Amino acid sequence: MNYKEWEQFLAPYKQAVEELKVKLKGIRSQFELRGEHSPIEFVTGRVKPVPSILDKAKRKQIPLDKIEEEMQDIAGLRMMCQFVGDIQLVVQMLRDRHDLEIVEERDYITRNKESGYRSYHVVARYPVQSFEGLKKVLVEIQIRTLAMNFWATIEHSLNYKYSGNIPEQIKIRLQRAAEAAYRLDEEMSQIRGEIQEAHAIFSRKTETT
Ligand code: 0O2
Repeated sequence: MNYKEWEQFLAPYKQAVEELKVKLKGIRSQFELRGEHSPIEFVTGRVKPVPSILDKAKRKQIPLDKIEEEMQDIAGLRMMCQFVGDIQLVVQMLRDRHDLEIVEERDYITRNKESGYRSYHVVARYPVQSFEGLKKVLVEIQIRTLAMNFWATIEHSLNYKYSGNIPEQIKIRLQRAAEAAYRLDEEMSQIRGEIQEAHAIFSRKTETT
């Protein structure tokens, strides 16, 4: 595919990411308006860059004419939560939506990956309207806590630095860091009530000043 063809191929994915970013961020605003704790801290989204699509296709032996059905994360969204308990609330909200058709869920929270990676993945079909008609594209939504996100971001850059071959010593450190992030999530969940009260007091204070 040449540059123009890639642009055309990726256009519906770009639209899906932009639309879903607005919609998912909107959930947070609705909680805020009601003065309630939002299970969503922040939302990000990206379309996989062409070199990464090509790398992944090669790694997973996906022929280019099959990437549309077989590569599930060309359109990717991330929803970050403060507490582990918020993750299932967010997943249920996604299951209840009428503009998404969930095709797969992958729970790397109860069973983390060997690397130490933890996150909940929801793969869904999302309809995008264009002048050629309705097109359903696959999107992958990763739901994770702030601690899980911190770990995954660092591990991702190290993987990039070492072209997927992280030295054994660093791998061990990363596994330990993943355990520490897990314990941090557990500790934060224990004092969840305290944290939420503090947030409420703080936002009332900033509203009046
Ligand atoms: P990028 O740069 O984020 O787009 P596989 O890639 O074989 O592990 P699969 O079947 O594509 O898995 O789906 P899965 O397991 O849902 O993983 C896809 C995405 O999850 C990855 O995309 C990462 O974003 C994230 N992910 C999965 N495992 C790890 C991990 O061990 N560490 C980190 N940091 N992220 C992970 P890409 O295409 O790998 O990368």
